[in-house]
Amino acid sequence: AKDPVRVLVTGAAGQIGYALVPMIARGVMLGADQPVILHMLDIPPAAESLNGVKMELVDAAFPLLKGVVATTDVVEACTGVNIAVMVGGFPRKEGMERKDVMSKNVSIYKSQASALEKHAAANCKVLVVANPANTNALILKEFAPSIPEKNISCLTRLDHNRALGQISERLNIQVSDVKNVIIWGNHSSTQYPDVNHATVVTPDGEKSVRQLVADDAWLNGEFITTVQQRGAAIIKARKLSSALSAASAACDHIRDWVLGTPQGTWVSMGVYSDGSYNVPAGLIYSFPVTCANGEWKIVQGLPIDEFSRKKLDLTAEELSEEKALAYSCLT
Ligand code: NAX
Repeated sequence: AKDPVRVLVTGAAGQIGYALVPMIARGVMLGADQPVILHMLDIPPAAESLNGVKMELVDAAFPLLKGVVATTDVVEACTGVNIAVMVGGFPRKEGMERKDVMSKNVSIYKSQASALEKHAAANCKVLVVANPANTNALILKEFAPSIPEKNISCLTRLDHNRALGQISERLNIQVSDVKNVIIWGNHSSTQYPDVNHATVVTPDGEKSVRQLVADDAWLNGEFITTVQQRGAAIIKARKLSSALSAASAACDHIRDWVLGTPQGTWVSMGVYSDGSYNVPAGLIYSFPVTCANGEWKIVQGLPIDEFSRKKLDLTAEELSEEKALAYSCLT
């Protein structure tokens, strides 16, 4: 039998945490043959509720779950973890300035970066979910210099999956037959959901999404805004933000990163830019990536048309501004 993998979930008493921990314990994230030990962190006001989640995990009697650490102590939470899913953060409340929210999250991610750097297992992989996800990941990277930058990422897989979902609904086909959409940039409404390279698997081979949809006005308009605004639409409908889809996307992100993407398929991940596609180096930016042997690689050489170029640049500009704002909170 395999040795258990230690998976940290911060903000584990929250909405996404409640949907995510049972998925991890069932093997959705790391495979049906991979035992796990869950580390759950939250803050003292949520300690009792966190303990309730731990009780439910015990009650669910998951065969793969070999242990649960539920704590409000960051060091205890981070010790020995192989995977860290950072869901905890400070939410934007009504009337709060952007800078105030940024400042709270910068201080959270700065201190959790140090704890991970000192106490996590070597080669720990980190996924930041909490918003502003790209910039929180960047701060985490800056304050955990001994964690290789290739091990730090943020979640845009939910946006990627939303794009697949919209195409499958539009064409009335299985979502599993759609592939290679791309989310470029920030996990925010400036993200660019790009279908120019996306295909559909049909009995007569792969066909381009653009040709099958045959409606450029929709693909360049409503499709993009629907994906960009989907989070807001869920809040309007549910009076709560996306949780099960976010948890599922976090599992997809880690699973593909660790176990690899299928041949001929790429996914979107927020990763540290090396300047590919003329995206400024030094931002955490969502790119199309393939994964093998536990490492992601940015898909190179995709042609970018003028329409796309503008959208790639716009979301990069927003990320540069966020980065400057985050740095201004450090002093
Ligand atoms: P909740 O407010 O339900 O849960 C957040 C939890 O984090 C709470 O239990 C809170 O006590 C805890 N927390 C706060 N500060 C903490 C700290 N310093 N250390 C540990 N835990 C801490 O929010 P939820 O709906 O679960 O969303 C969590 C985060 O995901 C939010 O920042 C949200 O904006 C973000 N999202 C990101 C998405 C993505 O695709 N990247 C999509 C879904 C979601 O909106």
